[in-house]
Amino acid sequence: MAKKPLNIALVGYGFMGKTHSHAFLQAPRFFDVPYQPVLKAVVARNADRVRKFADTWGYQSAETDWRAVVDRKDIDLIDIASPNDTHAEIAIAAARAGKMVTCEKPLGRTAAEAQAMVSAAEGAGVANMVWYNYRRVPAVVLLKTLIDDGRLGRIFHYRAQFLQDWTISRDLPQGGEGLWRLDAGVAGSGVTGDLLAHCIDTALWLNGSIAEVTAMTETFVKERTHTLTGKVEPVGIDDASAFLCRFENGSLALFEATRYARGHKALYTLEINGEHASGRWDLHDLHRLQWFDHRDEGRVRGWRSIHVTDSDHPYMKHWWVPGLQIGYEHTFIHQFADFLLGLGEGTPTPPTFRDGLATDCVTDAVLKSAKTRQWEAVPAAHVKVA
Ligand code: SOE
Repeated sequence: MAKKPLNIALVGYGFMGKTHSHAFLQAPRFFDVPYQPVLKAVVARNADRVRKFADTWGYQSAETDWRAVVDRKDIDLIDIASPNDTHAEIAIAAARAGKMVTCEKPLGRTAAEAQAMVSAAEGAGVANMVWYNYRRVPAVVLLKTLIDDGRLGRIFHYRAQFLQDWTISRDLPQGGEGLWRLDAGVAGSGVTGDLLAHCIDTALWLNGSIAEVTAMTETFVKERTHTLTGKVEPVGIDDASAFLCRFENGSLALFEATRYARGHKALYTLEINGEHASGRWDLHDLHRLQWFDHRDEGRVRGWRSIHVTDSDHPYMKHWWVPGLQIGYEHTFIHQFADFLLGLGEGTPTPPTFRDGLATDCVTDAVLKSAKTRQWEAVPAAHVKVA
């Protein structure tokens, strides 16, 4: 059956602009989706570089004014891959113009921003999604199916870490292209919004809502030269963040993220422990799920390492042959293929903006608790993940 065109405008041409563009191109090649993405326009501030990006990825036009693009009649979907301080304004304008909106994580710099984005998207009735890509790792999806099948029984514990080491040097400036994640005004927060947000999104999906948190954060390097002003300025982001929490299902959890764990580049790990079984996953070995089931016969009981590459594993029948692995970029392809399938069926594709808001409510509570040094409740109105 002929696919319907879906005209896309991408805002932002950094690392995430590439992952999204790659997904737009590959999703209809590997998945039987009802829409054919058409790369209509890419928008960014630097005219020469946006032209080069458009040529490399096959966008029909290169633009520097996102407002003009949002108003274009020939665009169906605005995809936001620009820095965090631009998400709310662009998403709200796009939704009001009747466009579908997909947005890089975190949804807003704060839950209040995310709430305004949810209101705009839901008010306009437009399809929306947040790019929390780790939900689409086949091994993580396999874990989700095992949890949903009830194989773990009652859940006691959840723990997750996201460790990096790229900001240890005092000489690293803050702000500007490539380093905006260190500028609190642009990013909203440090590792809480950038890295813990991934851990929280996956956890809400796997283990349900979080009721309350107690957190601590630290900024190890307190002043850095700002790339845009050339002046030494205070650093407003959290370099490290850790929190304990209680889930609504009664399980206890421990989360940690840092950019100061020397030797770790992007080590996202998670583990869930239930009455009967436990599951563990590690981004550096992303095609494996570690699984322990106490009900296995005693003589052979132990941790198994499931190589998630068989055709009956999530998403894998769309790829090569059993035993051959896929990688990080495929998680974005899976997410966009799901979005196109959802559009065809008229159903929202999670994580929606409302799910992104749920994560922002937790990150807000984490940052608040780190200041108050108290347990903080996660706002009840937002804790349910759709
Ligand atoms: C930060 O270094 C970063 O690129 C995050 O912004 C991404 O969301 C994460 O997936 C990898 O690390």
